[in-house]
Amino acid sequence: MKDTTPQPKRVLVTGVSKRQDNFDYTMIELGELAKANNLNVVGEVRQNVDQANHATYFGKGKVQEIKEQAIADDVDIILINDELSPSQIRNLEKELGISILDRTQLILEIFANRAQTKEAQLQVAIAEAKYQLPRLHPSDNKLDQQNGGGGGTNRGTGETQLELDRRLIDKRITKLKGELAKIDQQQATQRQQRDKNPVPVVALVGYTNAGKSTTMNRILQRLSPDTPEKQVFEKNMLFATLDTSVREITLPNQQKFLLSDTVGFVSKLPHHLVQAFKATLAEAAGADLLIHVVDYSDPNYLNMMQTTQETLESLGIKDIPMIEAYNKADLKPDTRYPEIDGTQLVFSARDEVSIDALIDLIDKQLFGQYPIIDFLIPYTEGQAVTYLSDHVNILEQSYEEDGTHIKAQINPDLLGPVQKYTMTTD
Ligand SMILES: Nc1nc2c(ncn2[C@@H]2O[C@H](COP(=O)(O)OP(=O)(O)OP(=O)(O)O)[C@@H](O)[C@H]2O)c(=O)[nH]1
Ligand SMILES: [Mg+2]
Repeated sequence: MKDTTPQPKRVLVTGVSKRQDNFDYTMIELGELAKANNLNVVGEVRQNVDQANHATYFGKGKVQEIKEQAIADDVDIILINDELSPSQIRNLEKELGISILDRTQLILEIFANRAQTKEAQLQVAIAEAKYQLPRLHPSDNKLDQQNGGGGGTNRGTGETQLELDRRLIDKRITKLKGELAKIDQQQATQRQQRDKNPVPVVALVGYTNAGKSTTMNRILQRLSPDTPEKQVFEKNMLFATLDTSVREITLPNQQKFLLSDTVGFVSKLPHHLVQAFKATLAEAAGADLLIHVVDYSDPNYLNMMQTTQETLESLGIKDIPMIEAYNKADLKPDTRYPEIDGTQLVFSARDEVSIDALIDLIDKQLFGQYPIIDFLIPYTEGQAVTYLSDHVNILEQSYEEDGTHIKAQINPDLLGPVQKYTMTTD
């Protein structure tokens, strides 16, 4: 019987180096992104020049070389390591006679395939529409047809069709943004409510597949083992997480914080996507502490760290205290873990001792600066004792003649209800 399962499309990974230091790495990553979207990488062509060609991205000779290799390897799609201009895509497709997929389109497709929640779907749809808008071409007669191909022969009627298509996409963007704004508003309200209750927020950030979700799950397992439903999705694939999940964590010393998992980054993350995910990343923007999770076992981890830093900065996320958490140490030969050096931690999310070390570090970073205060609470005011045991780190507790004596490390913002029981030490 004939096998009817569709074969994955065959792609040629191509790019112009532009003398970038991390070019090699971005090409390897492009291949990984292709595989993540079920494409079959059959070869690679590079051009080592300072600048991409304005009209066709590659120079004339290179275009010919790509064409020959594509025919020889029976290639369906030419994948390009940059976001191309609309005319570059058109010209190149015309010369090659093969479909072009640029890096941005590929990342958008992966995001679109992964998006589970309404919010993520809207964010991706907005980014896609914005990408499409300047790329509409008079010869395209369907909105969802990408890179129409062929020349624009039908100028007269095409022009009006183009205007119409643009208006339709504009309208679509406005509508999607409206829907997204409603969801964002709900979340902003939730955040505001939380802000009234001054529990610090810790956000896990970093490159895709670094182990952010795994780290979150292991911390939850250590500290809330009875609530497996709090676990988030973790998987060995690029962009497993597209939504922000927030969980409340209570430390053994009763201090509480909110831990948030966020979308992962990748090099050359499309601008429209970064903008579209801004609201999702608001959790990180408002955090008191960031945990930058790094896949330390990846030879390119330094590039990945730099990309993460740059992406955070492009989102205006800076000047937030950060723990650098070098993960997957179990996969890196001759590496001792857990090892702490200031705010840097070499660890493995799969190792309990490591997770305890990370929890300790978070505790110190968040609460280490809090003052230690003595309270004397009359026996008639039991609710004040309950308040303290629920909210603060009690260091000592004793029962004296005139009430309960409690020595505690406390967030000054939480002092209000128990202020009157503080003991002056003079
Ligand atoms: N060996 C090993 N594997 C790990 C470790 N931490 C995470 N992983 C694996 O790495 C893969 C990616 O982990 P995730 O936690 O989903 O990564 P993420 O950073 O949330 O990725 P995105 O959601 O795609 O941004 C999974 O297969 C994990 O099991 C570790 O310390 N050691
Ligand atoms: Mg994740």
